[in-house]
Amino acid sequence: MHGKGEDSKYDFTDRVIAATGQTAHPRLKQIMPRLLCHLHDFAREVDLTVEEWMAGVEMINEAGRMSTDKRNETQLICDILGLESLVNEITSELLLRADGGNHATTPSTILGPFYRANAPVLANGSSIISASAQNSTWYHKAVPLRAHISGHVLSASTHKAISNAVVDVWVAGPDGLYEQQDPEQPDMNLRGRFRTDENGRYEMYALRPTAYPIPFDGPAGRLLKLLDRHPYRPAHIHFVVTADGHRALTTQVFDCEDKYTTDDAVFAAKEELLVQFKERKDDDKAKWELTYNFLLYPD
Ligand code: MBD
Ligand code: FE
Repeated sequence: MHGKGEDSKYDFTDRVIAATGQTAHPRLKQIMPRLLCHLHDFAREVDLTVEEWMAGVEMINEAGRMSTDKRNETQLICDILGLESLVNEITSELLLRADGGNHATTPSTILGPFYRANAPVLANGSSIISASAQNSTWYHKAVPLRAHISGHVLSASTHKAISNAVVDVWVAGPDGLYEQQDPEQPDMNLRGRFRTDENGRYEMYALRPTAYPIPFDGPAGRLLKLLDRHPYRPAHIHFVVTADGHRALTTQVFDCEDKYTTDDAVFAAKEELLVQFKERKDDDKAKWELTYNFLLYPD
């Protein structure tokens, strides 16, 4: 019943499953036996040794020790294994089915390990580049990347614009580092929350993103190296868009000119989320521009 080793007298699997299936918690009762079945089968199938299992335990412990409210290394491990993208697709699929598939919405993709809550609330038309960042050593690299980004937040049922929606945005700097990874950036640099105006429109100055290697200073990066996999993510901007009466949308847009759009190290890029930055004329605050609308699911 449980694959390799099933005839061994050391077949704990049935006993563990039986003990676990006693729970009154309905979801755990449903999923724990299946988890244990796969987990035990996996260990048997690959003849997992104590040393290998302990290396995995150490990896998770190290990820936990590294993780803070600014950096979630355990999540990053899940990302390189495709697990955050997989559960994101499963969840979207469930929501779509519940809705009967009636509304075309902006596709979601993963949140990733660098989201920070409580980004500065900024006025429409302002910049997520902190004023004090203009004294930073990297600022000259940011100047040619400055981008004007604007659009509407729309309800997918009516296609009406939604006022008072919140667009929470974050992007890596020109060296491919998020603010919390980079001592050269001020706190909360390149993050902001914008509220749509009475016409449902948001407007900001940000950066055109660049391709960037996921961080290598922890177990996720080490694992990638051991697997001979590249660490690059296509150039992307993160958004979480929320509005009353609608489901929150977690997504990213990807620069269509990036060479990693079909080879994302964390499997989050999607064709439907590719965007094209256009050259912006007559604006000394930005060389690039992007117009992008978000279509939210009604509750
Ligand atoms: C990132 O910048 C990111 O967005 C994700 C999902 C994983 C690693 C680095
Ligand atoms: Fe990112």
